[in-house]
Amino acid sequence: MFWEPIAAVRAVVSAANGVARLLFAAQWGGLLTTFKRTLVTSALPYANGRIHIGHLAGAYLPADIYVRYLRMRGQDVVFVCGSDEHGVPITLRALKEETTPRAIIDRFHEQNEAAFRAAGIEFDVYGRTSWPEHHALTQRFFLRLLEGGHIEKRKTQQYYSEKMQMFLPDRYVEGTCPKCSSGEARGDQCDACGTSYDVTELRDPRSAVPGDGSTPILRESMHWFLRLDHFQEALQEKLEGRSDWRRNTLGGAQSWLREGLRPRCVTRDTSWGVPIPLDDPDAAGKCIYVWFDAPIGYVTNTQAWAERQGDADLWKRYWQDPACRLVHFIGKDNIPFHAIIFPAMLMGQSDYILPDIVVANEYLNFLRAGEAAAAKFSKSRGTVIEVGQFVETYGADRLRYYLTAIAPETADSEFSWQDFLHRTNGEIADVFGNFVHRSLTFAVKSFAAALPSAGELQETDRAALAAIPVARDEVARLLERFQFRQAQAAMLELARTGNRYFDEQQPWVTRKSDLERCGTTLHVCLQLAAALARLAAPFLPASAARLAAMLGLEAHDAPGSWARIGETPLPPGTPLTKPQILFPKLEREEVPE
Ligand code: B3M
Ligand code: ZN
Repeated sequence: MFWEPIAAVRAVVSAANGVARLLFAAQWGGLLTTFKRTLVTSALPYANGRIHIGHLAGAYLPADIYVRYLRMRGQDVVFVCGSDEHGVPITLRALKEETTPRAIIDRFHEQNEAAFRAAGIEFDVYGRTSWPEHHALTQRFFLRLLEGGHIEKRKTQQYYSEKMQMFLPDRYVEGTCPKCSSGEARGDQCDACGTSYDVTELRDPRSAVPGDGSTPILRESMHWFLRLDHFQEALQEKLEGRSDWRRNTLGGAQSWLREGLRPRCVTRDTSWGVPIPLDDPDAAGKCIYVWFDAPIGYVTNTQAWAERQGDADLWKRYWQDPACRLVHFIGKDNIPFHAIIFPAMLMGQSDYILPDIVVANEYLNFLRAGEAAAAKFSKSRGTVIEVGQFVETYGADRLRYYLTAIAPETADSEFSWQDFLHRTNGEIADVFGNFVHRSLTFAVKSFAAALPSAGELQETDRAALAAIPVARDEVARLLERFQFRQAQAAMLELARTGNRYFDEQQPWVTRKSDLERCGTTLHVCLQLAAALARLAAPFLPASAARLAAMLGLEAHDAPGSWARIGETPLPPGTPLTKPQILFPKLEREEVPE
């Protein structure tokens, strides 16, 4: 009885997906006509520290680009994120700083929200899992699964510190990884090899509680388990044939399925989190596991957004209507939670849609000058690059450009200051900025600050203009496949075409010999610049807006404006003013090392 409504929802969703994939193969934009709406989420960062640029490159910047693009395509889209405020990452930080978890989350929630804003990442809502509404919703999810027979109580062995007289969940224990033997493994997960495991599988456990360090003993504790095994078949089916998923994401999910889904503990011995909603003495002193409540935060935050729109039911159009496409952007260490566990939790609710696609990035590391290999961004090595400061020094779009150019889409990639200098100067300044600047300066100087008319177009002019819709469609095709690196490169290619055209036409020569021809050249160049203002908007929103303003181009990134890339929007006589430089070149001394 319980399975029927789920099966019905699943059938609708998977039929919709099937149709979507067919259309997708046939023509780009197929998905946009199949799904009426899109809900995009970015992983909720723990509010236990500041996000750094490595984080941005993973789950946030690509999602923001995607959302901006969808809006320009006229899609109805909501973009959701927020702080993950529970779990040991928070309490551990509070212990280290000798303060309360509340003080920690309040500080970092605010700082991280500001950092995202500075980087031009515009969520529709940046919520908090400490909200009472979130606690209530998480408890409803839990109870629904319990009633459906998908959560059950079991006796477990947990590490306990006799010295501190406390249980040690997850990251409170450190030891040796059972898989790769790294000595720095955390209780539930190894950062070195990315495996997650049961805490009792960890070798040589020691307490990570500050001031403790003792060897914990195992003690009995009752806990609640999610019967993931109940969803094995349904999840398998859902993932079949999804060649549009990236290899890392599909592979990660399938390896869990191959090993066979096992019941998973979804409560913890901690008092910081969502209380277990049961009148049961075994629930005392325990909370729901942070990885159970965190993804529900996507729902809570959508509800908060709906509330703010003045229509409290609006969230249902995104979470409970198969015409909505749910897209998760995450880092690779979060794959099983988004591709397996959360979908199982959603299936157990029976009235929710499932994620259509999970887009996971690999890691961005830091390559220090003179060193052969890149390493993680690390506080102790002084290589953490904080977002707010970076943006203040170099501007959000330089950061966005570089992080997209080196996006860790299919393999880990590395940030280096030299490369940052090199690529932002050589690509956005020399190619994009230069094309725009030389075209505008030349036009202002030669045509009394008004756009000359097109005059008589020759084959080369027509070819240059024809590059606009080609670039538009190529960028769209790549963005819809989540190939952000290549999409940005295809955008830049249009500026390259512009530069080549400018060089070939030599307006500085025709200005003296054939003023009309010179006018045609500049007319074409400025129409290309206008197309770039729109085409660059998802990637470099602030610069695209400045460029649009310089050209007097209105609503360059308005909903639906994507289709208008390819028109020549500037009428002859458009007033032109002396341009500002979009991307001043950076001097070597302006970057560290
Ligand atoms: N806070 C883990 C992380 O920051 C976690 C993500 C939650 S997404 C629902 O990597
Ligand atoms: Zn390991």
